[in-house]
Amino acid sequence: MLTVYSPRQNAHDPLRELNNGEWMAYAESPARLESVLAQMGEATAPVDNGLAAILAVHDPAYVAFLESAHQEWLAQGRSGDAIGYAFPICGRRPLTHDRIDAKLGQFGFDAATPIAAGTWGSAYWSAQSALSALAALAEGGESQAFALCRPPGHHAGADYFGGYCYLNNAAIAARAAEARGLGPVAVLDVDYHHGNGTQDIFYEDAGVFFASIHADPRTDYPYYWGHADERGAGAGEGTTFNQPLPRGTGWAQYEAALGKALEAIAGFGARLLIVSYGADTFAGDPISHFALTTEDMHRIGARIAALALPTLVVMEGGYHIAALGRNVAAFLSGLEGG
Ligand code: SP5
Ligand code: ZN
Repeated sequence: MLTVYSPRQNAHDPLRELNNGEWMAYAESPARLESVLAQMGEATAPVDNGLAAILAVHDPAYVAFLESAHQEWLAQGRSGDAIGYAFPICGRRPLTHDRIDAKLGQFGFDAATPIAAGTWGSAYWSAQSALSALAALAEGGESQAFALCRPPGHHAGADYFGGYCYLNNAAIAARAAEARGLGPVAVLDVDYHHGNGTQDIFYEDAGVFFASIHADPRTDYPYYWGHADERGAGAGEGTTFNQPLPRGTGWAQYEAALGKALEAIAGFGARLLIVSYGADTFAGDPISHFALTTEDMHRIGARIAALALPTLVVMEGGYHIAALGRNVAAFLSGLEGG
């Protein structure tokens, strides 16, 4: 399958993240991409489509913050990765902040997503990979394409970062697909964690269907989104479909949820499918708690292929480095009918 990726995506290399009260090595590491690349035949470099498609999803003030945050961090006398420690609870009045710590809290929603020296450039090229993979579907005669995105995107909202995500690659591709007349678009999110950013971006949007299968937010990150009663609002009422599953979920339970998600996507009348693919549903994942096997990844791909829609796969999570490449390859081979 056509794979799009830029080595510039690996300049992003934070040292550590704060988890459960302790510092741990940053799980979303450059080694993830190396593991996947080792399994792919070859990868095509993205072309630079500029900022316009990014700004069709993300607020200009947020994008400006991402571009300059690490320089401001250094300019304010800090070293290493920029990370927030104070967060405005929902409903705080909008203020204009100068202090980098205030800005990090304003735009970020967790303390596990540092901004490093290379973060902006890598997030930019990760989004370009998604856009170039979409272009291959739109103009290149491909029916399936894989954007090997890193950093991932599905936790990032229009004006916030978190969950290892800065720019929402799937949402950027979905908006670009609509602009190309390829809609209606459905986003199917099969990462272990709920795709809160994607959900927020399309929550009141009737044109993009968002279906997610993920760990129950009562036990798992991102906690505040992904509950089954979140179904969209306004014009988008009914176009968000969340299926939270318990820790320990294996294939039988997962397949039943996947079947319902695919049925809903077909019922919506989608003409293009974007899959936010996370391999962190794998039994061996170090930060997750589902029980899927590498063979199950192939089965997920095969079930999605039965929809017979043009499909853009966007890489999200997956942290078992040694198995990551094999899991991604198994999923893509299932999708290709192999
Ligand atoms: C894209 C993606 O998969 N983002 C996931 C972000 C999860 N960040 C917080 C996870 C907290 C899990 N606790 C880990 C404990 C390890 N000992
Ligand atoms: Zn995840």
